[in-house]
Order: sequence, then structure tokens, then C-alpha cells
Amino acid sequence: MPVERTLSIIKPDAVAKNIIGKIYSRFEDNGLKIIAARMLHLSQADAEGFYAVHRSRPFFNDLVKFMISGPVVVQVLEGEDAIKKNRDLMGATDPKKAEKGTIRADFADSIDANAVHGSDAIETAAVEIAYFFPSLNIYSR
Ligand code: IDP
Repeated sequence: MPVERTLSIIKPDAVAKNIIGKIYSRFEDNGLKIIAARMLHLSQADAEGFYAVHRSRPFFNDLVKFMISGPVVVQVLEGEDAIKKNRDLMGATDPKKAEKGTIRADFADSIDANAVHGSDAIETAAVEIAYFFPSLNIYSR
């Protein structure tokens, strides 16, 4: 399996629930290394830019409002098959449909407040990582 990098966000609902460490353990216990991390409170422009691909979707305004409702923790995860591995650990977008044992099934309340974001492909991972981290701030090991 190729070693990949993916962009992960612990969303405002999960930060507010004080479960950053629990989510980090899911990554670390499953072979994903945290090679960059920062906590930040996104501005409206930050969130709109990050989710630009969803601009025409009906939930876009609510999504942006939610993502700026409190601080988030953003990290780069590295490991074999990291993009799919992280998506598998996250579970389905709607926590009600997510498999038991996934982050969203265990910690998220609704499709809007669903605890985590994870890149869905190599190309989006590269764009999303660059959105938050200059390459000098990424510590592969
Ligand atoms: P993903 O986060 O599982 O990759 P996407 O389809 O990329 O899901 O959607 C981005 C985010 O937009 C979701 O995580 C969720 O917070 C929100 N979202 C997606 N679909 C809906 C919806 O039908 N209603 C409300 N929010 C949604």
C-alpha cells in the first residue's frame, strides 16, 4: 500500500465535546501519524474557500455557519492508504448511517454536526493540506 497524506479536521461540535484526544487515538491506533496540527477558528472566508466545491449545494450556508461556530483542530495524517483509512475510521457522512465503531457513529449527532472532515482523494488531499499548512510545517517521520 502506498504511503499517503490526508487532511483531517476535528469540527466545532467535537472540539466543544472535549474529544480531540479520543479522535486522535483512533488515528494513532490505526497506523495514522499526525505529522502537522493546529487549532484555529475559521473565518467565513476561510470556510467558504475550503468548501468552495459545495458552493451550489443547498446545505452550503449552514455548513459554513457551522464550521465557523467555534474552533476546529486541523491535522495532516500520514500512513499507508491514509485517505481511505481515514474515511473508513470516520464513517458515513450521516452518523445515523455510519457503522458502529466509526468516529461519526460514536461521537457525532447529525449530518450537519458530524465531528470530522477527511479528504476524499489524492488530488483533494493535496489542495486541502496546502490550504492550511506550508510544507515547512509538516513533519513526516
Ligand atoms: P463528507 O464530509 O462525508 O466527505 P461531503 O458530501 O463532502 O461529506 O459534505 C461535506 C459536509 O457537508 C458533510 O460532512 C456535512 O457536514 C455537510 N453535509 C453534506 N450533506 C449534507 C446534507 O444533506 N445536509 C446537511 N449537511 C450536509
